[in-house]
Amino acid sequence: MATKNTAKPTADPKQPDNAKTKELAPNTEESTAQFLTTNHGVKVNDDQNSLKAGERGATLLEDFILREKITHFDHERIPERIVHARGSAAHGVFKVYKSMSSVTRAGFLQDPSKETPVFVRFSTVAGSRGSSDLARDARGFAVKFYTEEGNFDLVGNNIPVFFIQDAIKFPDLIHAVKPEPDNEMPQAASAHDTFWDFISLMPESAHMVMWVMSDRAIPRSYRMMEGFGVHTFRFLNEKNESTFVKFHWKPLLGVHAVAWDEAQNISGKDPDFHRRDLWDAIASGNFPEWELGVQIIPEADEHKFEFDLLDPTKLVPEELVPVQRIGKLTLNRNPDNFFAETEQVAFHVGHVVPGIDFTNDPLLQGRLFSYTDTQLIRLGGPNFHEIPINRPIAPVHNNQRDGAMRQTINKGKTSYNPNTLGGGCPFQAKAMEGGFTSYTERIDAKKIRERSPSFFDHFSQARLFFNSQSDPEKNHIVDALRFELGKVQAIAVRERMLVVLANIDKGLANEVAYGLGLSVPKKIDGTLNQSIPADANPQTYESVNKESSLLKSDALSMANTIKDSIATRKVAILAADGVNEKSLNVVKQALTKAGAVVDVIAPKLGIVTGEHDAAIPVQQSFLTAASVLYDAVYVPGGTNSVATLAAEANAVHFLNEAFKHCKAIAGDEAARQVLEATYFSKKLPEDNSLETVLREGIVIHDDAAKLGDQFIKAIAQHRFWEREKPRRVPA
Ligand code: HDD
Repeated sequence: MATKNTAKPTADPKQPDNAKTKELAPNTEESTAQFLTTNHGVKVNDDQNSLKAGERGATLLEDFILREKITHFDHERIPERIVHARGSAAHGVFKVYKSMSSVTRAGFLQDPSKETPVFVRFSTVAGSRGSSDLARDARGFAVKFYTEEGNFDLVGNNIPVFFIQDAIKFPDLIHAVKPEPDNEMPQAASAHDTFWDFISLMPESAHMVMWVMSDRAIPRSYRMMEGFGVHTFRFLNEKNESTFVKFHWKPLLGVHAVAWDEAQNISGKDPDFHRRDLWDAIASGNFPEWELGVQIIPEADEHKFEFDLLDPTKLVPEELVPVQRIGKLTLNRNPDNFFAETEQVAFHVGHVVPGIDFTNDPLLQGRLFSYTDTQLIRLGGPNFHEIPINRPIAPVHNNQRDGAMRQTINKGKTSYNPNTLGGGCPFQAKAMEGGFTSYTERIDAKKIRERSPSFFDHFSQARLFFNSQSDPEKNHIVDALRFELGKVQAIAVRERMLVVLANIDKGLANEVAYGLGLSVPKKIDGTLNQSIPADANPQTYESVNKESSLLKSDALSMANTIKDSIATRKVAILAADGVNEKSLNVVKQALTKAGAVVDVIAPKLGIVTGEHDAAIPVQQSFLTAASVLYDAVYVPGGTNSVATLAAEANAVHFLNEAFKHCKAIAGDEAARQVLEATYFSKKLPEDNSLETVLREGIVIHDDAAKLGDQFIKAIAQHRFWEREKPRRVPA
């Protein structure tokens, strides 16, 4: 199977040891203490000069070393993914908490002592490979489980629903959101005419639009996102009994977002923000963790909901079917090589193992075709399953042969079945021998190109989502829609979207309309189908605007997430020469002990000299750092340091911006002068009780230890969105 390499595989003692790591080992290459060679193993004597006819002569065609090097270079790029082109990945392991044998026979969900290796790739959807991580977008959350029964890929997103109900609309959706075809603008953004033109004509997208306009679409970190399998899948147990299942990933650090203004700034300051965050967390041993959740729905309950379980624009509210947490995913190793692993990994929603099966969700059914098809062009042929990152740890034996870049050297004469000359091998496996058997679903139907009327309710869950948000979250949705539609040039598209919004919530539509300088079109207020020009809407079905009997679902609001830890949060300490060492170090140590990552930021790199001559290393200068790259900021005391920072525009800007983005801010009482130089000086808290700190997010104290304590509690709150009131904060 494996290609032969010149270098011996090296076992890295720091790397977790599991079946997939071992399987990858023969394909890893390490150049340390090795000679430079050609691809054919010939040692190279001079890699600096091409072979020429004389010192100043023309280069000779004979130079196979030059030719090989340039040719390989010329072919280094492959087509990027048509969607989800920008991504970052990591290796890890999954362990189930208890056997799930009552509902599924999937081997990796049976034994709590068994670790299954995984490779997980996170991504944005619309942008190109080089686009910013902080685009407003859904995020891909694709998990490849290398199980002993073959690979299982859970190819999900950080949003539990999708824009469209039928895969036949996917190319239209993606063409609409991608940069416009005449001028290739805008990059990695949905804020443009074609996207909203399409959305305004596709009422089924209303629910997902609410999610992508919410803070879910600008996560603080990949490590702080939920993941969802989106479709309803099936679990099958040993008796081939089926239950429906919805998959969830619940991050142990909670679900957190940045502010939209912050996201746009991060895109300039560090477009690799999420990639770096994931890499740094794993490299420093802060392994990201999620629990796998399942919502199990008995077959008998298929039709008991107000929506259709096969409709991917609907979620099953956790209030109706609780999420059981059944296992844990831990990411513990960064890839060795981005291209070989992260770029070449090929996920497919159709990679399932015995015990997991599909439903007739028409979006899922179309996906089952698309994923292999796309790899054929992206990875260049039918043997992409032999690329090391894609290979299962389970043995592969079949009669598939040949094709571009075949690695396996299949022995023997027979490559057909049935055969006698090869002893009938490889054998088919019976179900009891682990052979995959599909669920024997009864189908009794007419062949028909239509949408089920049970899919026509387009607004009830969009409204449920909106109603479940906290006030700040609702404001962010309004702001996002004003921003996005404000970038749309066609007024008719803006107006049509206002009608869509009016179908979700009249107040929402009116607020968005106000920001756009429009009013919700009177004639068509709330009556969507009239607003769509008949010739522009090829749909053959109606929108029905029903009410959900559930008015609110707490699980849908990020305001209700876990807020008990500052682990891996990045905190800036602003300092200059003359800083009070104790004031700096006591707080720094408390933060570090609580798991935060602390940077000292000063007017220049090198060191700052403390009041008592301590040399304090500086991690960033005001030139290299920016407040948007941190979760919180602290200003220690020390007369000279405080005077310098109060007069340093960059330090004051740092604090102003942190305040604007609703972050926790702390200052030694002796550093008050710096805080008073900010625009929020009038909003500094009157007292330092914990209650005030947790309400305002600002701690000022003359006791560094007490300050540290309160600051940690404030940072754990993540953001103080209430500060945005009255929603007119200057930059
Ligand atoms: Fe897809 C990639 C998730 C609908 C066709 N999709 C892709 C990736 C994720 C998703 C996470 C990136 C995998 C990676 O990291 O390599 N896609 C989804 C979800 C969907 C969805 C959650 C709806 C529930 N996708 C969808 C449809 C189609 C596709 C309806 C086509 C009919 N998706 C693709 C693709 C991609 C892909 C073109 C591009 C690159 C790839 O597959 O490997 O086949």
